[in-house]
Amino acid sequence: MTRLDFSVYFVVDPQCCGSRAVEAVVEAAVAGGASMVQLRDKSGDLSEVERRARAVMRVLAGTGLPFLVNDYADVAAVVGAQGVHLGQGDMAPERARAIVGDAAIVGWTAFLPEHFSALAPDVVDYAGTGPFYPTLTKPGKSVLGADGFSDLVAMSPVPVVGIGGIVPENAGAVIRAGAAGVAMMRGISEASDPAQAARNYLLAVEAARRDVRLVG
Ligand code: TZP
Ligand code: MG
Repeated sequence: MTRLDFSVYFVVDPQCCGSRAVEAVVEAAVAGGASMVQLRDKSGDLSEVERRARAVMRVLAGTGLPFLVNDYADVAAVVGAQGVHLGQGDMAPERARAIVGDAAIVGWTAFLPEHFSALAPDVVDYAGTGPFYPTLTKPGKSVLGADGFSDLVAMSPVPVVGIGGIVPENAGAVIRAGAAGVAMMRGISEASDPAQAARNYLLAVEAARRDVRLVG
């Protein structure tokens, strides 16, 4: 697998795009500097997920950016996506790996110490961990904050991407807590200018990485 760039990992959910088309939001995010894209479609309609996945693939064609499908390894395999992202309630990463193949990316949501103890680094390529900050997108979930997050990073055998309530203004703290990159939903899809928002995330991530290098 090529080295992944987790800097600005845009998770697009049709339900968080308002009246905007998923494709248009992805196109803008990529123009601004998103480094990876995931389709998170909780509609439950598999043919719709597949249709949207193909639409996002068309937008990403030629960019070289990895595209992952949330929840559905079979859809990822059928559309030729680069990978799949699974939650704790989804199929086991081993099963997904068998479906998408060795070259694909398998991401796993992990937010408790026991998730990291169980994480098999030969199967899972990265962990998505959060909520880092409170977020309306996942209300009621306990928030990790910088200390909780960095404790989990210390346990992780794979890169950890922060998610949850991350906006350009607070993204630097996520990188300083040990994240390989930041993932976001509404921060891009609901921004007045999604391309500018993606650019602002990238600037914040790059600036924080410079800080980490200076301190470390
Ligand atoms: N997992 C933890 S928080 C979250 C997910 C999917 C939602 C992130 O959405 P937002 O809008 O970037 O806070
Ligand atoms: Mg899931």
